[in-house]
Amino acid sequence: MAQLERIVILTGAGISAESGIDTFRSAGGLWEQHKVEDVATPEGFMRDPDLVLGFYDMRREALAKVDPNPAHRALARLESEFDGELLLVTQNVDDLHERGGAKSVLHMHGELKSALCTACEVRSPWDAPMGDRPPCPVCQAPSLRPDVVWFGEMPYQMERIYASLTRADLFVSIGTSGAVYPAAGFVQEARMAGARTLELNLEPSEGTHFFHEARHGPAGELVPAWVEEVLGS
Ligand code: BV8
Repeated sequence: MAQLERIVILTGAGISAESGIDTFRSAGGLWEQHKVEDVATPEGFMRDPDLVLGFYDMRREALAKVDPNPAHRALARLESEFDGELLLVTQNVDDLHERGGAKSVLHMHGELKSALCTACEVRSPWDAPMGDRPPCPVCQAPSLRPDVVWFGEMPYQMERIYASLTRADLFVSIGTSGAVYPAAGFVQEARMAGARTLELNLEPSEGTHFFHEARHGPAGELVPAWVEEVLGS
C-alpha cells in the first residue's frame, strides 16, 4: 500500500448497530417506526413539535443504555496511532465515537447531546429531555430544538469536509446505506480527486459500485481488522 498520509472516514448508523442503536433502514428501524417527513424535517417539527421532541428524547435517553463497540474503539486507536492526517466524519447523532475514545469527530448531521435555540440560535451541550420545553441556557426562552440536521437543512462543516475529500489518499465509508446526500456523494468527490475508496458495510450499499474495494460483514469485525492493516503497513 502506497504511503498513506491523509485518510477521510465517513460513518453511518451501521457502525453503532452492534451497540444496540437502531439503524434507519433496517427492518424495524427508525424510519419504519416513524415517517421521515413527520420526525426529521423542519415542517414536521412545526406541525407537531411534541412528536418530534419526543422522538429525539427517546433516542437521547436510549444512548445512556448502550456502549461503544470494537469498531468505535478501533477508529479511536487509528486516530491516536496513525501518523498522517485523519478526518472522522459521522452522519450519526450518537456520542459513541467519543465514548469509544475518539477525540475529534465531525458530526455533519448534528448531535443528540446538543441543543439549538430557535430564539437566540446558540447551540449548547444538552443531555436532558426537551419535551417539557426547558429554557435555553443562554437566553432562557423555551425555544430549544434538537441540534440535528433535518431533511432540507444544510449539513454542518461542508466546506471543511470537501477540502479534506479533495486532498485525501484514502476515503473509507463505514456502516452507511449511501441513501442520503450530500454524504452519499463523498465517495465520488474523493474518487475524482484521486483517492482510493473502500466500503466497509454489512451488505453492498446503494453506492457500492463507486468504491474501488468493498468488504462486507459486521463493523465490529471489519473495522478493527482494517485498522490493524493500516497501522501495520
Ligand atoms: C440537503 C440526522 C440541501 C437526523 C439525517 C433527491 C435526490 C438527491 C437528494 C435529495 C433528493 N430529494 C431530497 C434530497 C436531499 C436529501 C436526501 O438526500 N434525501 C434522500 C432521502 C434522497 N438530503 C438532505 O435533505 C440533506 N440536506 O440536501 O440540504 C440544502 C442546500 C442548500 C441549503 C439548504 C439545504 C440533509 C440530510 C440529513 C438528514 N438527517 N440524520 C437524525 O438522525 O434523526 S439522515 C440519516 O439517514 C443519517 O444521518 C444518514 O445520513 C442517513 C442514512 O442513514 P445511514 O446512517 O446510512 O443508516 P441506514 O439505516 O440508512 O443504513 C445503515 C447501513 O449500515 C446499511 O447499509 C446496513 O447494511 C449497514 N449495517 C447495519 N448493521 C451493520 C451495518 N454495517 C456494518 N456493521 C453492522 N453491524
